[in-house]
Amino acid sequence: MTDLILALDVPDRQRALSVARACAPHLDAIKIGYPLVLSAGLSVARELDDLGLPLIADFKVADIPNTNRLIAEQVFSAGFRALICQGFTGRDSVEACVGAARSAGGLCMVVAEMSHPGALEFFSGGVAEQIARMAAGCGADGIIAPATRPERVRVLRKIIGDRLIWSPGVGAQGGDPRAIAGLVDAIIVGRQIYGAVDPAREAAALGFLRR
Ligand code: NUP
Repeated sequence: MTDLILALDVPDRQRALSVARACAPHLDAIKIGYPLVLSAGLSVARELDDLGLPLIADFKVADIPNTNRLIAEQVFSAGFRALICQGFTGRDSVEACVGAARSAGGLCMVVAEMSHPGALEFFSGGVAEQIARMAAGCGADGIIAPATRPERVRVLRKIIGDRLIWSPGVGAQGGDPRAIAGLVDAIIVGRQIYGAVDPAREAAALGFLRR
């Protein structure tokens, strides 16, 4: 079974809430990030709380350890269940996020390799493998790995074992949910759902993953 996470990158509070409400029965979690938070404020997390779904903060935190810790603490006290941070900043910065997640009883997920074409400029030549190894070594709950490159997800799975893999890149970025679902714990889908004429129907259509 693969979870379905909605990437709610809808920079309009009302529309975001109505998409989330309509899709909620078909989802396992909702991920929000800069597009929505910068438009609606962090308090939107409390409004989404009513849906009873775990909320994931995708701020791809990428700073020095002290700043990472301060950001992570704000995220968890705002009611989020999980935080996504970058791994390229190094072990001490990632450990700061993992530590804050542990104190709050939440999850910390580390970006190992990004899904867009340009990611290969720098997340190549063994870098993603190194990040995945480091993330596992410092107790992160799992990694973010690209649905656009199932063969890379297979490689990263060998490194992180049974820790979580959440995978964005399905639909709008070209990734095929059927090709990736069996390899990962959750797929992250944004535009294919919230950009559809009927977002709830689109989310329901991905329901085959969750059975
Ligand atoms: O490597 C990544 N790729 C990616 O698309 C890491 C991410 N966190 N994301 C996020 O997943 C991206 O910021 C967006 O929120 C979501 C994918 O959205 P879409 O391409 O399905 O619309």
